[in-house]
Amino acid sequence: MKRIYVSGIFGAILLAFALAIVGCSEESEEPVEVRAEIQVGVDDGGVSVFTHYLPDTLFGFINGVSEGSFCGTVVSGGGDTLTTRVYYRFDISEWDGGDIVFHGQCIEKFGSPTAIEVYVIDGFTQFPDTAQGPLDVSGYWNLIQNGVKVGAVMPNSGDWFAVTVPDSVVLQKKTASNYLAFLLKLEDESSATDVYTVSTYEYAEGHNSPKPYLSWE
Ligand SMILES: [Ca+2]
Repeated sequence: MKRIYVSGIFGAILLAFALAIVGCSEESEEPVEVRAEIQVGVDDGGVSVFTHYLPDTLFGFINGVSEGSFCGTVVSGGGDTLTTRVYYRFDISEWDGGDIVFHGQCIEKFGSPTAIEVYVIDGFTQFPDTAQGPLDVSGYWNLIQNGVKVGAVMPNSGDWFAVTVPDSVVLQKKTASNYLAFLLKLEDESSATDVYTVSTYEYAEGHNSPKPYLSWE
């Protein structure tokens, strides 16, 4: 009986010691950040329309292959005014709940543009692997109609910017194939001299810099 009593005490001490160690390791654990980058070049790009024909005719260009994209309105080399919006899609198969943060980079800011508005949209199919147009771009352009605005940012040249997507919006917009898609547009698209350029997959590859990405914990 005495031996059993002693081993019982010893066992209790060991158990308490083990629990203390587990307790310590739990306290020191930090939430692990998960990142989901743009995976391929055709998962981001710019879509431009001839500003002159807006809003009735959505005719313009689809460009998923450039190093960066305008966000806003510019006069093209041919003298046409083009309004451009930017599209990104991310594979979020690893996501298992909680808010998601979108991270993008402003490459350059020209003039005094208004804010970049960030929308979560229904998924879009990959961009063609060559620039296309002029053609009807309403399939991309009209995605904003069911979009959810999640934020607006005013970055300076070189700045990274971040916008949080609430868990409820992720659940609402995540596609059956686990993609989450974004649209960036200028708040005021009427000025052709105030515009941003923002990073794309191709810009990051060409400049050895991080790609646009999502993060969550
Ligand atoms: Ca691209």
